[in-house]
Amino acid sequence: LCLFLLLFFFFLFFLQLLCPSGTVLKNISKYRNANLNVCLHFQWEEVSIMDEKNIPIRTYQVCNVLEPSQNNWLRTDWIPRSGAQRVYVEVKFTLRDCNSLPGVTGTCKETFNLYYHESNDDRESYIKESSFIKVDTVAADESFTQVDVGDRIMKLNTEVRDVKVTTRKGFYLAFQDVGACIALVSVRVFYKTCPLTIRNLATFPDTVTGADTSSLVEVRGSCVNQSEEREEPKMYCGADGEWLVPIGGCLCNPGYEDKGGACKACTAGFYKAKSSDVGCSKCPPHSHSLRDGATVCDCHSGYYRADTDPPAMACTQPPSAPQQLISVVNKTSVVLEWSPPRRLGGRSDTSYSVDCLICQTGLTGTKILSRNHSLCLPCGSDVVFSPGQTDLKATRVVVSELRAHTHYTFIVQAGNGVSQISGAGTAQSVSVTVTTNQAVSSIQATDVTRHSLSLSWQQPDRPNGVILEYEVKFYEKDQRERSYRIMRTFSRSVDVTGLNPLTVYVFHVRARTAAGYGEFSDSLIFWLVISVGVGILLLISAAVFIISRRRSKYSKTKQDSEEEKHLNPGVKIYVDPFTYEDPDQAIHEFAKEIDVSSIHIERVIGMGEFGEVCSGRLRLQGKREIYVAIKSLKAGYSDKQRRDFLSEASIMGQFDHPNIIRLEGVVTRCKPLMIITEYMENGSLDAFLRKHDGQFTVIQLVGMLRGIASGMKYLSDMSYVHRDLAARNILVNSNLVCKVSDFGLSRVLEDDPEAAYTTRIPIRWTAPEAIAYRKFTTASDVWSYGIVMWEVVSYGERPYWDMNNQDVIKAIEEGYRLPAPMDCPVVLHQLMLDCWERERAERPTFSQILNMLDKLIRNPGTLQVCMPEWSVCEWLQSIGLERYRDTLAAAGYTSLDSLLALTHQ
Ligand code: ACK
Repeated sequence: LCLFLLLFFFFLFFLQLLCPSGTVLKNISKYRNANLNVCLHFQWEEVSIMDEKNIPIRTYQVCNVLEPSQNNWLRTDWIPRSGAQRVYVEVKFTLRDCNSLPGVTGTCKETFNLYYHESNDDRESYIKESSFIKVDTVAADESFTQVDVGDRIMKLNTEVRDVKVTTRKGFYLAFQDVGACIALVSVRVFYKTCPLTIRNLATFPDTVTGADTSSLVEVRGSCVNQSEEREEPKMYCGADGEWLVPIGGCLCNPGYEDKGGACKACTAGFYKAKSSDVGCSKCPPHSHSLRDGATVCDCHSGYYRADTDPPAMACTQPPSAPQQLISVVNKTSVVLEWSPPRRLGGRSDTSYSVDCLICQTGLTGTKILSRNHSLCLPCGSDVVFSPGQTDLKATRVVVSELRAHTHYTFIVQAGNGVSQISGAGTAQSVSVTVTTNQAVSSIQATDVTRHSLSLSWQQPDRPNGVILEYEVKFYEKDQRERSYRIMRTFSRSVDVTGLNPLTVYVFHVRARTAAGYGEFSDSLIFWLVISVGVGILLLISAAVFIISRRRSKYSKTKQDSEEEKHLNPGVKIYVDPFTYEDPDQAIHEFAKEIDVSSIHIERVIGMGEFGEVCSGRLRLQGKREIYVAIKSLKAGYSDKQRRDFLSEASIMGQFDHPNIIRLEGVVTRCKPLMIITEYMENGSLDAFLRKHDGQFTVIQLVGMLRGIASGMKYLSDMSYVHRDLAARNILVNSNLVCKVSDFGLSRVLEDDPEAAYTTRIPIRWTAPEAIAYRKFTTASDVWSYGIVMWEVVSYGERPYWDMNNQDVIKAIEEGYRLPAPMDCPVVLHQLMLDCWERERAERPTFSQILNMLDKLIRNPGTLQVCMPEWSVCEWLQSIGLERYRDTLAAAGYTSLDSLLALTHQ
């Protein structure tokens, strides 16, 4: 032990000898991780020591605790500021607890001071103490204590101070020791930044914090790629390096969407139209996008987008053509009505425009005319359209101020927002002939003598051009037009001579212009009462002027066509082909022979009496191709069948009217024989109505009836009696125009009144006198017309339902008449009942029917009046069965409701 102690003290002495000048060997075994004995420094010294992991580290140490008034400085090199405004100084150091140092007096300190000095000079060799500014006095959080001695753990203090450095390019730091035992292990100098970030699609750069601890640096962000500013993007960089208060931001450009802070292109099939914060949307219906980044989707072929359509709207199409265009001519006005197109193209902005063309006659029935059809000219500006000509929202227009005797074609086009872009025109046309001329008025009779008088009149208010002449027609009232005389004059008066005294005469006057005759004036009925005395002609005490407008009751005028036709020189009369000895002569007089090569048969559409009926196309040289119906005569026919078959064409070929089926021609030079007529898209009226049960407005139904009446008036004017007028023999075209067809029955029926009862008579449609004794006249056609009215209003119901023919004949004989169909306006049923007057002379003429229907169309209000609440009595009256009133009343049937319970039995 003594030897060991001796060696130890020797060692201590030896060590003391090795300490450099300015230091003294001290036992600092309480320094953790340090040599037990070190040379204590009077100034700062750079010393290597071991850290807690026994790794040698360099430190600056000072430990001059035994001497008073220490002032030892340690200074750093120049530190560039690099834009920082506030720097942080983190000092790691160990500090000796004065109490733990043996033998130290009150001179020992446990703090040191931190200074800084701003400078632009990076190599200042000497800086006065007074140039330094004190940052702080730094004390240790941890210091060596007794506890630490045994485990040799070095307690490292870390202190951070911050200092504002804004005036120079850099600065120096200095550590002042005033008598502590310190080892500076590390000094870290740093400044803080708010890191680069993206907020609200704006990029904010790495930003150095402000000079003061409370300062906020305002930073403006820049929009990320493919985005644009919504509101100026701004944020504040706080002193601790945190971003604060984001304001504003950016929005992804059209075609791009926000995907995790970046704007990414919309993928195919998607689009984005505007800068917004919503994502890309799927392309709307009927559109697509093939490339990324679409701002709008392209429409599929055949679909369009109007300029004003939003990109989110589906692509749409122009509408199809308006449907069921009908026209009703009233004097010089036409009411056009149509139904909306079948396809609206996915839009709701359908509007209509009406074009008016004046076309050469002969184009009647042309299905569609192009706007610039060479044979048509636009109507003048004097034509008035109400409510307008273009941009119509309603499906009705009244065209007035038309020229009389002129053939017009109206083209109704449907359009919508994409019609112009698509360039597709969808039109329906209807051709009408304005036939009515304003009648002459104020007819007066003067200078009356025994056998003569002078007639004068006013010219029409609105004549259709220069009046070329006037035609005066007059007859004895009793003769009822069976025999009449015609006079023509250029002036507005005429002397009528050769009259019979004591006779009532009827006078009519009409004007003729280059366009043809106008309508006859209302009749002037004049009683030529003559007193014969002393050679003096005495004008009657009373000359009665009765200008009568025919009203609800119809007077008989032209029912007996046979008698009429030889008496009416002004009107073209139908010629019965059976009066020709050689039937081929008739056919070639009235029908055009067509070369079979110009006919293209497409399909069979039905069975006619003589063979198949087909549809097809006909292209005649120099003319447009048209659709036609082709009736053929089946092989193996007899001579009579051939004659009967072709006679229909001979009859049809004599007619030219928009409501009579038009004959295009015949094929007789090769087999099979064919009759070619215009094609009627909707086939027979009865089947058509049954197919569209309840789908038409009353006005539309009346429009159809009006067409049939007009055709029948034409036939009756030509003295043709149809004999088989029924809805099945009316054909309907795509414009809902009804045309009378089937001119076969007249020749099939025996004309001999004595002929035995034939089952070929369509009993339900035929007037009683025609069934009973073959008295077929225009008046019997009027009866049939009444039945057609009933068929039309009841949408193709079978007249008298399932009653058999005998029961029908009996019921009619007993005064029974078909009741009003459901929803039938009273006026229409009344007109039907008038057509079914037992006395044929009491039935209206087709001309009167036409006037009546025109009036109804002009005043649709009258058509809206449906059957009033009837009593049983009124109902029986309306169907001509009044006589059962008491029987029903006695049986307790006093209300219509109770009648519903009535069984057949
Ligand atoms: O009711 P639907 O279709 O119209 O069936 C009959 C069939 O032929 C036998 O007569 C039709 N038909 C007759 N003439 C024509 C025509 N001009 N246009 C179209 N269809 C017609 C009729």
